Order: sequence, then C-alpha cells, then structure tokens
Amino acid sequence: MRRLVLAAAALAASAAGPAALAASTVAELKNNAGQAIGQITLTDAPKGVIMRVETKGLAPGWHGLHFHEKADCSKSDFTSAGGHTHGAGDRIHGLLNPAANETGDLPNLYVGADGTGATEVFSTFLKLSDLKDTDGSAVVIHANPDDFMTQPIGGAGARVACAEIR
Ligand SMILES: [Cu+2]
Ligand SMILES: [Zn+2]
Repeated sequence: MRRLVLAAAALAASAAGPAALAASTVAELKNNAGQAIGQITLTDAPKGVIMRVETKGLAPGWHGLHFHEKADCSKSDFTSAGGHTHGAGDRIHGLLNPAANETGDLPNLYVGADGTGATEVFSTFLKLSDLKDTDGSAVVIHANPDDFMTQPIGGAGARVACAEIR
C-alpha cells in the first residue's frame, strides 16, 4: 500500500512540477462530518520537512495549522489527535514566543472566498520520521488564525480539519 502511494506521488510530480523528489507521504484531510476535503503531502528534506496543503470547503480567511501528536482523527472534534507535537519539558506554544518548544507550530493557512486553501510550508523543527513515530501524527486545521503567542494554541479555536500521518 505504501509503495502504491509513493508511486502515485512520483507520477503526480512528473506531471505537475517540482515537489516529491524525495520520499513523500500523502494523507487525506477530512472535516468534522468525516468528509474528504483535500490532502496534505509531506516530503522529507535534508534539514526538515516540506508540507503541501490542498483543501476546499473551509471558511474563508486565516486558519491555524499545526502538527498534532497522534495519527487519530477518529473523534469528530479531532481532540483524539492530542496536543501539538513538542520537545521535552513544559509545552510552550508560539512561533513568536522566544521560549516556545512546540515542534508542531506552523504558519497559518489562508482560505480564499471560494473555500479553497493551498500552500506549502517548510519546518526545520522535525523530520518526516519524527512525524511517523510509533503513534504517528496528525495535521490539524483550526477555525481561527494562530496568533503565535497565546497559550496553549494561539487562540486558534476549534479543530475543523484533520489528516492522519502514519
Ligand atoms: Cu492545532
Ligand atoms: Zn503549539
């Protein structure tokens, strides 16, 4: 199954441009009703991981985007995915916080007036293998933007989309 996913990613790359030269993982994004609303593509890089997000059907505007601890989007509110992936010790959130240690923190995703969101982000906080640890990880999109400072999640509010990374 994994082999098929890799092959599909390679085909898509040859047809559509640069991404996916290295090993890539594709995961489906679903909404609170369990409907498929797009996908994420994670590509391992020498100094981190590149993520492409492609989604539709979300509310227009800015949305918090994070890596969460567990590959578990089974609860409809996605609390099953746990908190943000993080380093050792107390969890401190926020890309603008000098004391932050959450490896799951990422820039916000913008969704246009038609409900379509697409972006690529690069994180040096972790590698694809860190996301594919024993319990996996999740990509979560929130209802509101992350202010990169407020604890515990930058005021990003409810979880509106989730993808399981294994
Ligand atoms: Cu989050
Ligand atoms: Zn965080």
